[in-house]
Amino acid sequence: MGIKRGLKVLAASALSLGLLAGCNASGGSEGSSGGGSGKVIKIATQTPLSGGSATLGESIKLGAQLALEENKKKFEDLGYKLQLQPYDDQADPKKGVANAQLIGSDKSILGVVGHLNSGVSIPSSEVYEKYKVPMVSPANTATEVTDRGLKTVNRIVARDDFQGPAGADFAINKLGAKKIFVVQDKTAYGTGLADAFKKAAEDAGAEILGYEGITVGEKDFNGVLTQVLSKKPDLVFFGGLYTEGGQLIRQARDKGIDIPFMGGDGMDSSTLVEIAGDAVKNVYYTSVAADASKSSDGQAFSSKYKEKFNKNVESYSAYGYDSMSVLLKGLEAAIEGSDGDLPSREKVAEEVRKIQDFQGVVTKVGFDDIGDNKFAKVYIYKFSEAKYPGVQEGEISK
Ligand code: ABU
Repeated sequence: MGIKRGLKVLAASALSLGLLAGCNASGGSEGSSGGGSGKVIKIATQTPLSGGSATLGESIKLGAQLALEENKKKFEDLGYKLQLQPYDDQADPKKGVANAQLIGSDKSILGVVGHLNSGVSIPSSEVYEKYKVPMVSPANTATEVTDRGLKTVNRIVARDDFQGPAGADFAINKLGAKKIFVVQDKTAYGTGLADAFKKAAEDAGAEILGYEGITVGEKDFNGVLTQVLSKKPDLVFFGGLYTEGGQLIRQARDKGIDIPFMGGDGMDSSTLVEIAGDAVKNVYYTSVAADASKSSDGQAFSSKYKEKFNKNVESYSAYGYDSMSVLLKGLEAAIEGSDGDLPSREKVAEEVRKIQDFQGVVTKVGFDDIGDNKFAKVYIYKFSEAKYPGVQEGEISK
């Protein structure tokens, strides 16, 4: 620790002690210049906390919250008080952008963990870029998220041009699918994943018998399932999230469609199983999320999470945790680089992008020049019973 920074930390500690002795710390300012433990630095989360995607959205927020709370002491020692500022984007691009404006305008926010939905992340991150707020996504897989080359945008999971072909390879070479019907939810994520899957499947010699869009929020899939029945595919691929996916699968089984279904990481949620029930049997999904129960670090994280929130982990709980950890690593480096002074958002963004070998709970993280994680993997799971998560059938590295 440099002399200047040592003095600053000492001064911050003395200020903390003075405040504790002389006044009620809970009355401290929420702004960037007060508080019982030094200057306040806020990190935002933006995910759906309400609506059809809230299971995964909340799991990201809770994972991020756990990481932030575990890091509070370290930042107090540096003279800063860390606070979480959660936002509900409702899986709605307009809400995400409106929240992003609030985030950009709050100078005490130095980073964002989010979003769940690529279609929300893409327009919201244009705002983060304008305000130079670094973002680390625990879940966005659409290629456009990072392909725009924004300096503030990073993600720790694999892209759909990796996930889609991995699914196609498994469907054709392991499941023997030759005639495939593709359904997608018309979002940036659902379309991008379905297109990547379709192209790779066609390149590998499969025939695509149908390519249909459904709408997020739709509940009756009789129309598209009637087409599936008439075309007689040997596999249905769905690009979308678990709420529509679960209903599609359930209604398909009710119609006697018992062929394998396959989807992407948007299906990787306990709520898919709740919705589909026993109909989930013979469903495969690729995911960009590791099964936390497969490692001792993941098991320890899952126990802590259960103890604190009384909830089981979802696919993205640990990715919320790892995204927050990566963001705070960048923040710490930026504070060090400014000799203990409050760093600019730009400096934090630079330090986050520089991260090359951060070991998280479920993934190693090293960002390339557009903010993709060089260590991201794709996993393949199967539901043989109505139990979440499915059983892992494969793991693919780049
Ligand atoms: N990657 C699944 C979560 C949805 C999305 O990227 O939009």
